[in-house]
Amino acid sequence: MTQIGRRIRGYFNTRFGFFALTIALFWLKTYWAYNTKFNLGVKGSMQELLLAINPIPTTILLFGIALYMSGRKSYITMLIIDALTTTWLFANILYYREFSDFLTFALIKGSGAVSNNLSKGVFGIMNASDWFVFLDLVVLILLLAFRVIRMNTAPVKKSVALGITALACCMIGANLSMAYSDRSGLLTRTFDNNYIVKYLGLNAYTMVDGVKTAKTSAAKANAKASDLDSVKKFLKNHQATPNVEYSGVAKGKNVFIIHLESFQQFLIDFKWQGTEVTPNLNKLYHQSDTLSFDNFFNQVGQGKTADAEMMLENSLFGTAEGSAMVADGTTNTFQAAPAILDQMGYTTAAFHGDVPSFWNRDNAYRSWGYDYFISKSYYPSGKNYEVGYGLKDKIFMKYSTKYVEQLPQPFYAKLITVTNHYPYELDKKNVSIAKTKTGDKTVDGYVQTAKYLDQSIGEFMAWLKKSGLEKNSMLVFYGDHYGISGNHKKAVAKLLGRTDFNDFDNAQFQRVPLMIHMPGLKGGVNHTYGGEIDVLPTIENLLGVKSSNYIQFGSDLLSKDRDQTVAFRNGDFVTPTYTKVGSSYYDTQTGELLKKLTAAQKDAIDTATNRVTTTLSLSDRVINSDLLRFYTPSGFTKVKKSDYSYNKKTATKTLKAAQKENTSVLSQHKGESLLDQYVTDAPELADEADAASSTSSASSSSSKQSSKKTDQ
Ligand code: GP9
Ligand code: MN
Repeated sequence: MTQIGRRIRGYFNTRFGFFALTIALFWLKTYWAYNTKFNLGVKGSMQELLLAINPIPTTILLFGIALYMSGRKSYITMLIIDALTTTWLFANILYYREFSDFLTFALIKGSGAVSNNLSKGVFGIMNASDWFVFLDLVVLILLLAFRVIRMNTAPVKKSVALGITALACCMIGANLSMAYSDRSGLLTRTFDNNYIVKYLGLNAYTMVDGVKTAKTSAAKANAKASDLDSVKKFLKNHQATPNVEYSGVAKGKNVFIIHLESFQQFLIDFKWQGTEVTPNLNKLYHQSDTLSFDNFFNQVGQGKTADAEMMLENSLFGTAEGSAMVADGTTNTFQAAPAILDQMGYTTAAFHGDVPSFWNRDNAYRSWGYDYFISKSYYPSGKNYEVGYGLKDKIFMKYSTKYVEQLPQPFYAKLITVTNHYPYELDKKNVSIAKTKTGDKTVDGYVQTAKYLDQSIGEFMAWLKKSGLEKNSMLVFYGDHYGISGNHKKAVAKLLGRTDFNDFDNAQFQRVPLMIHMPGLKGGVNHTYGGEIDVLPTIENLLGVKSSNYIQFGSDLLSKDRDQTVAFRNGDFVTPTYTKVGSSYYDTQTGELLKKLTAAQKDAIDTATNRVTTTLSLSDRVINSDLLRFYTPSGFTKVKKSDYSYNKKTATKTLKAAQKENTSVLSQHKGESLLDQYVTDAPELADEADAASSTSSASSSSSKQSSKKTDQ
């Protein structure tokens, strides 16, 4: 036994032995922290495996730096690297507890949001066990100090150190390819910091974040106020006059923005096996007090939902590199819809049944001036409540009203649904229409989740009516992007009963619904060509907000003199006359491929191309160089990010206090919640109610029995 002990000790007395021990301990504690301190949403054996092994490659890489040093220096360096990475882990544990997200350089670099909230919140919620991450470090130092382990001062060959570095790099490569096999686009789309940590580890996440921050901050550092001149000039020269007939018709009304996940226009009035897939949305679409648009396109790029949100609320395009909400949402200055309306006396709130870190919403929403961000932890949880990216829509919609009714009016509330999301999975109990039969697995479930989403909207609308909220609200429904991508052309052709579905058809297939509903609104189906970039100016006009001062790239969809060129993020476009896909041009009305352009056609296409490339590049310049920090429109007050915190406790308190204003639905009903009036057929809630009533009847029958017993 002692011999084995001596051998082990002998091994630890070598440099490699100590190196291996340090790495093993760091690995263990990181894995422990992953499982106990974070909520990474690991699903499936591949993700389990990656979570377990992902601390190793970067730890070898980082700690391996010490192998290039000689003697005691090498040991000290190793311990310093260990201490630094441990402190980083510790800081993230604290930050995560408050924000359910990881620290970013952008946050640390000085957004007041974090410095303020960190000092207030984080240190107050420290757990004794958080300090456990330093234990191995203390042990290592003691082992060396008391010479239980002796330092081996013999130098390590450079080639060996290099070999270790190379090995670590290979391991990182292997880790990355395994991660990509489970989740493609992990780094390019950067959905969520939680994902990167789950797949690649905390240190790899830090490196990725560092590279990104360095890239974006270089562009920002060199920017100056005058860079905005060309943007202002372009916008001024291309301004469309808002439609006065509609100016201010919704002034002072509540605004609901209802985000219909992956919902395409073709679903409107679409029938499958003789049944309407989305009867509730169809009804809304055709109502005389709904303004519907049938040539409205999604314009998202890689950032998908995030791009849609960026356009809808800022009238700025997502960037070509991916989600601007992620890359720039934390640090940039914005003049977004929530802030504009907040300054007009509105209460603003975003609702989403997913973790707040997804698409960096938790930080971006602060920059946009949202008063509240009601995310996953605000909602009840239960068996089968979730599918895919979060809470099922029926449950989400129902429990959102618990907060909606507390919002002082007028309010601006954005509700982001999520069930109708790829891969369109739904449990049997929630399915109420058969799958389509194209034979393409990705496509065939789409009608099922779309129908489910539609039903959730129907239930929500019924509650709005009952609560009286519909009367004084304007509802804006929009589909954020395609649900079926261009990779499924054959299946789409089958679905639509066509023989062919080409690139032109796919461009037209990018239509998504936009419906603005308000009792008394002069509605109808409007045929103007437009896209998500145009929503904000349209809403602003309806609400009576003058938008000409703002840096916004869209135009009022109801304007009579607007340009109808719809830019796609990749430079393609659709106009009422021409459609560009790559290097091909089509006649939008007939779909005919224009092989030889006439001089007039060439002219028109050049003008449209020029407009599209200029708009996209100017919008990119605004975001990439953070140009809005140099300009505050008159009447607008710059958003102070540190004023906002989405901590549930704080929000609950603030909302409670706000009831004194007597403007919320709840206070107007003398504090009596209208949640009970919400009717949903969500089977998960019915199951629970059944279980509760059977236990209560069981307990009442058992109490009866016991009373019988006592009677006897
Ligand atoms: C997740 C949801 C999905 O929070 O918004 O985003 P998407 O994948 O559609 O971009
Ligand atoms: Mn989406």
